[in-house]
Amino acid sequence: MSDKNNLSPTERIKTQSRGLRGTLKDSLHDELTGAFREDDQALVKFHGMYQQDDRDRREERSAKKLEWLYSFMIRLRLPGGFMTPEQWIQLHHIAGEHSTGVIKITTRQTIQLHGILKSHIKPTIKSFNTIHLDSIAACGDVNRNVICSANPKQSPIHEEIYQYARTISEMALPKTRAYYEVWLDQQPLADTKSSEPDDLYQDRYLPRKFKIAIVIPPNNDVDVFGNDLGLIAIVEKGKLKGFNIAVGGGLGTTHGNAQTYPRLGTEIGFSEPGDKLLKTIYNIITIQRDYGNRSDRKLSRLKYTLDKMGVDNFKAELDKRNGYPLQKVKPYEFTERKDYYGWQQNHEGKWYFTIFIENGRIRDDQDVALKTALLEVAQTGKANFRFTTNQNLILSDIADEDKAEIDSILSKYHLQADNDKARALRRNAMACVAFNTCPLALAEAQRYLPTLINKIEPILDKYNLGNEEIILRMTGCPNGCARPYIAEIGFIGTAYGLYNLYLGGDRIGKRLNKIYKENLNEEGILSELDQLLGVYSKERNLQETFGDFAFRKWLN
Ligand code: SRM
Ligand code: SF4
Repeated sequence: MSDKNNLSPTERIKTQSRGLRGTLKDSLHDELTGAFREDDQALVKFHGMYQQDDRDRREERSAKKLEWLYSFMIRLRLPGGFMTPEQWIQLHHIAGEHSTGVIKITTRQTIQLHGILKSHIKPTIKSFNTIHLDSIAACGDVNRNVICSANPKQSPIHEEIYQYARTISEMALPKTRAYYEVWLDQQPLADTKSSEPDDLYQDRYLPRKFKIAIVIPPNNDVDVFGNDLGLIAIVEKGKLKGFNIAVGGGLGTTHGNAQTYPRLGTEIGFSEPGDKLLKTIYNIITIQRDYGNRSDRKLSRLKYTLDKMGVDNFKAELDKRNGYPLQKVKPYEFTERKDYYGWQQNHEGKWYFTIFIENGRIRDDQDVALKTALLEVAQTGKANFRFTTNQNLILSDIADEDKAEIDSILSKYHLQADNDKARALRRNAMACVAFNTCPLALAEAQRYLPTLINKIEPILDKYNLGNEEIILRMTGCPNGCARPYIAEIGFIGTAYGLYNLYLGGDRIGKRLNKIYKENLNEEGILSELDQLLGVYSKERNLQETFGDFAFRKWLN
């Protein structure tokens, strides 16, 4: 499908990298700069790291004729978003010693640390390795962190789903030992080419990132249709029967490039669980490997491959590779897309406490000593840590007899009260990282959304809508990292202080929103929302969500 003579520069970097080694070791040891060599900047992503710089300090550094303040973000591979208390304690210390100290829960259920200087990368990776955590393939043109429905309380089959997330992640790991050699000083293999065959990725890897999510209806908490490959668990009489397979979801677009678009996954069939499922997943990845666009990285995600091939041809190719056809899609229903805050008990009597964490940023601030509180919880050894794809945290698997102890820590640090303080709009909102670390940000997101919500809340109150669970999301650019294209209200940055306003997504993540107004500043945003919410409060049907109303009234 891609023009072999017109491959993007990243394709050469991958194939010539000797199993993702490149000159990473040389880049690492070059003390003249805080940066990596250009080709290595692409390769280091496959090891779960991004080179960044402090964008707040660019001007000051340039004025002083200093190179930009380079540092690295490390993203952990954490399928299903689970950590033991021992791992959390170490993460807490690693964050303090080597990064900005902020522990960031991402929209894909894992952890990022920012601001790691080049000389701190190896110590950071080594420390993670001692607690059996790695960052392999957390970024790059490979399968990324496999996400799954977060709340174990929700279904007795959660543990099975979580195990699938781990198994799929393992199956789709690149086979190269480069990570162990470069960051952990393990001995290089004598002949990397013959001793590291990688049937899945070969030496060219995928044309682009690849994302897999597993969801347990009726809660579409993971936004399953925003993924290249979505697995929808079909449960009958409490037993996991298999999965509907949805392909071709992806959200990123580029301003001004009409060839790019967000797309929700298309359900193409049903697979039994076990080996058949794994084979299907593997073969879908290989179709993208073989047919994906390797010339234009803007058009290389599976969604474009699928639309070029056509769904029927894609299915036929998959059936051929599997050696049998997928079964027909099975019925199921999504009724919600949310995290459940506070205490809940599951079918085995274990307790769970979900903490609302604004935009996933864990730190101590003037209001709440969240990071200290979580360390104290971890030190009891009596709660596991689970991350949600809405950037929240679940203290989990707490025995009945240990609940009081955990509760007393939550009370001591006012976490329950802090949870309760966040109102409906804030609890259902997400923003991406954007400034000061994201090199692609055009506008603020996580640093701005909290104050914008402060100003939207009085408007909601004016119309008696304060308890409406409207899903609002903001990103600093059209890449869509907080999935704004499937929000009821989406803000997508176009320039500093300016956002496009999107409306009409539904509450369960099955309908994309549409652009409603362009380049609004704060005043414009507040005045638009005032009008829209006013009309909604007067004209909506009983129980009609804002997203459904906006779609019916203004966008249909
Ligand atoms: Fe993302 C690139 C942050 C979830 C679509 N994303 C980036 C980078 C790495 C910028 C870069 O390429 O240099 C951002 C790093 C910012 C920073 O300083 O940390 C970044 N993305 C994030 C996170 C941390 C947002 C957050 O606040 O939680 C999320 C990390 C997820 C993870 O743990 O793996 C994150 N990114 C997403 C999602 C949501 C999802 O997957 O559910 C999307 C939309 C879904 C999709 O992939 O289509 C998303 N990120 C992108 C894109 C657009 C891809 C595309 O196909 O067009 C880019 C840009 C790119 O790849 O070139 C991008
Ligand atoms: Fe950066 Fe854009 Fe992603 Fe936000 S949406 S983190 S600004 S790439």
